[in-house]
Amino acid sequence: MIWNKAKECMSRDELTSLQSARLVKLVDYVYHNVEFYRKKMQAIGILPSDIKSIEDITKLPFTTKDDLRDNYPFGLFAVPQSEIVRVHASSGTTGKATVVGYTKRDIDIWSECVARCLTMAGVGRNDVLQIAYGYGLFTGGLGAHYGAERIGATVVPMSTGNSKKLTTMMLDFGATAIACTPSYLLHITELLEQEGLIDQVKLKYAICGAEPWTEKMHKDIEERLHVNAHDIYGLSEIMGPGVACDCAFHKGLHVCEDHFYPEILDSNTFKAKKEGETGELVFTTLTKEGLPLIRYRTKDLTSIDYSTCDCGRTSARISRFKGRVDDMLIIRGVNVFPSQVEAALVDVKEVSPHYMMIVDRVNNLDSLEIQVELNPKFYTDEIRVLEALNKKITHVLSQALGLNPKVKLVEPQTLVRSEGKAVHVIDKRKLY
Ligand code: DLL
Repeated sequence: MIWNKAKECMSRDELTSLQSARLVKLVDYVYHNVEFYRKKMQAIGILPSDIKSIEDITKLPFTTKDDLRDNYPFGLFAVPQSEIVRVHASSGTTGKATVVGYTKRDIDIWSECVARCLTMAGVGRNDVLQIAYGYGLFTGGLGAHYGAERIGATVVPMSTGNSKKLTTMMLDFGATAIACTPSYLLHITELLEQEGLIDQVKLKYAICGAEPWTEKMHKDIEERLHVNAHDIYGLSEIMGPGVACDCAFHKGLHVCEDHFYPEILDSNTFKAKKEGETGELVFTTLTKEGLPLIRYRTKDLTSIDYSTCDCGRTSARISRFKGRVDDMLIIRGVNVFPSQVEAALVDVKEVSPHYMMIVDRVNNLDSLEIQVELNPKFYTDEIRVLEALNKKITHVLSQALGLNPKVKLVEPQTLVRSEGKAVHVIDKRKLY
């Protein structure tokens, strides 16, 4: 079992000293290797020597997703490209991907963090783990994969997209653990129930994340599949899955605090929230080489608990996520911003900038319909022309979003105009 007690059970004082030493090193590192941070620090008159301990973190500037986008693709990397052994990418706010890069050591630390999370969930070398997060630019598949190999589990790299094959292999291989999004696991559960196969399932653990889920979904998965379901959190910018995960006591997600320093802040005043109060989660990567980030605003809302957990781990625990500060949607695990739709439609002269995204969840699978208003200048009711246009817009939007929406063209002036802030999303998914 990989439970590195020396790291996961160090006293808060020991942890604070470690975090301080790592922050001091990090600030010096970014100042000398990332022009963006050097300029930001110079602009507010901060030198690396001003940072002496973790308490000084509040003197440092924030980093946002827009900063990554503005420096697309590799502008924030702290090492030459020859040191980068892997890149991943997720959606940015206006269509440009957020690109992240890892050195060999980063991948090593990432694997260790995921290994810790899987161990927290109970997965070990005797388990057969099906990974049904997407493999590819998304961090879920490969991130979970390396961590699972680190603990010596038998990994089945399913990826996403073939539920029938997944259920067949689950039973044939006697899978004892599965890692995928919670909504997809409920979908798989339903398939197994419909086919009368649920009693043959040998799963003991489910490691679910990449999207928000409720206590009710958690209970549902545990009861219907007879598994221990664990919540794993992460984001590409900071690393990928494995930033935090909950243990057998399910009293919050243990943060790998020796690598990622969490702050919970008020999104408007940037003042620290008290322990237990909800605010925006902000992370500083303490050990990353490829893409070190200082005070990265995740936009995720949660609270923090510094007390020692019943499992013995001393790392801080963040609560199940309570939403986001921004308008990012997570649809089938893909991060989608309404502004991406807007940016993609600007170049299509046959339509107007009026659109509505309708997100739904049927049989635990997310669907996205995008209604787009035709431009009065190009309005036609000729079916053939409309079909061709629909095809073109579907292609443009699929390329921009990284998933296939259903496009519905509507007549000019059909979509409701809002008097205040424009409403572009109707999210019918009931996170029950
Ligand atoms: O979703 C990384 C990941 C993969 C995490 C697999 C867990 C499992 P991104 O695509 O960059 O990375 O999306 C990050 O997803 O800021 C949250 O809003 C949301 N998110 C991730 N995990 C959870 C979770 C991956 N357990 C964004 N609960 C984050 C709620 C989550 N939201």
